[in-house]
Amino acid sequence: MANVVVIGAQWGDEGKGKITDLLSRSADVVVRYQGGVNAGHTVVVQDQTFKLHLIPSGILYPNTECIIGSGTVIDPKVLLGEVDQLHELGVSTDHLYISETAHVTMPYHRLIDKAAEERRGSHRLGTTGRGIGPTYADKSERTGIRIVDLMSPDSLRRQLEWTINYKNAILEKLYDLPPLDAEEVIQEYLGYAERLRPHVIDSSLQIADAVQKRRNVLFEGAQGTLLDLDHGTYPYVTSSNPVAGGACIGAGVGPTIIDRVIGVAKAYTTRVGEGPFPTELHGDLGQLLGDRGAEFGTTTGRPRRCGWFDAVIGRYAVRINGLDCLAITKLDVLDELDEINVCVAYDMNGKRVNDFPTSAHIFAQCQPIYKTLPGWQQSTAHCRSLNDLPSQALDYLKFLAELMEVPIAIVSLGASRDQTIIVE
Ligand code: 2SA
Ligand code: MG
Repeated sequence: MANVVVIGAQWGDEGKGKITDLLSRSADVVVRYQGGVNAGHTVVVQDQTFKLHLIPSGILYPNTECIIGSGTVIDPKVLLGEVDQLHELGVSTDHLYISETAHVTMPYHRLIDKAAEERRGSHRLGTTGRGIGPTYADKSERTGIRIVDLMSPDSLRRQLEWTINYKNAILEKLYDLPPLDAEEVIQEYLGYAERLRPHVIDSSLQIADAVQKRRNVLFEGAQGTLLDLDHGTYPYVTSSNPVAGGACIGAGVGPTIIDRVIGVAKAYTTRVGEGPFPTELHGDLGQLLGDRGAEFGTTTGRPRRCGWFDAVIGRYAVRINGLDCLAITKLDVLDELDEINVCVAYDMNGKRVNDFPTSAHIFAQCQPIYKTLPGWQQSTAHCRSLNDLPSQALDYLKFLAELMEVPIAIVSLGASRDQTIIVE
């Protein structure tokens, strides 16, 4: 297995949770390297459903070290809620570690996220409202609070007295919202700090130690390539770097230690939030995919927009992440269809576009050029090897692999662990 990065090759929700859960079996360490409680992983084990936002799905394996890395932003209240949920289900969190250099989402971040979205009106981004953008903005502006600050009550107090004063001016003057009570916030966060303390570590040191001992490290991306702050559909992106390169920054490792990069893509496409989406299906077909795929945000419950597979985006994800292979998930969602479209290129005012356009303005004008393939119209949920698949389903997968010029290593046909084909 060696050191592997798993990323989302579309707009998030590709099923990374299930794939990282599978790979976690052979991982000694799992590192989440960016994002915050905007992410949502659903993992189904036997009859128990685990909805995790920050904690890597590897937590379900008692011997796997799970590290929430430096590049993440941590909402302690939500994180501790997840810890409680796991304890209730009998899962230990003794092997959960939190980077001392991760940034902390504060109450003013959530308030400003929501107020700013409202203020944007028709320019809104469709954020999850979890304070992610404002937390990362403070990190860049160098007014952020880090986990290490939480660990020291005096310095936390000193910092927060100043910061809350500053944020209250924004809340009151810009957004007409009531100010926060600094003392209340300080007390609340000091309470969280005590519960987090046993988990807090120097994460890049612990990861380096694992790498040196040749233990297998799995770097788990949240969201997806098209939501990347630098390489996604800006401004309709999240405020971190879900791409494979983000693993190096967010975990604090050099690129030379990464052995393999796996991209996860759905057999169709979904997007939650605003922004252009060329292959989006607005009618009954979109509804069918949404219903069969249970396409609702794990964090916000928002319905996800659904559409055909977009190989222009797929090729872009292969390039930006340096993908070695793909995991294709939710193939079974297409089971009923008599025909399936795949977007092979775009039409931009009569011009054929083969490469993903960097300009959001141009991307918004792109119309999909489809290749239509026959469907298989039978259930694939029971298939456990490529030979079990109907020939049309196999052809569909082969076509995707050809278009993207990478092999497909894993196919997923349902939420549970055994509904998976590992391609030998
Ligand atoms: P934010 O909150 O600042 O990160 O929002 C910015 C954009 O990023 C999108 N985004 C996501 N897209 C897909 N899945 C995400 N996680 C949750 C899920 C989302 C949910 O698993 O379904 O429950 O709604 C996620 N997180 C952020 C977001 O929609 C904005 O377009
Ligand atoms: Mg998700």
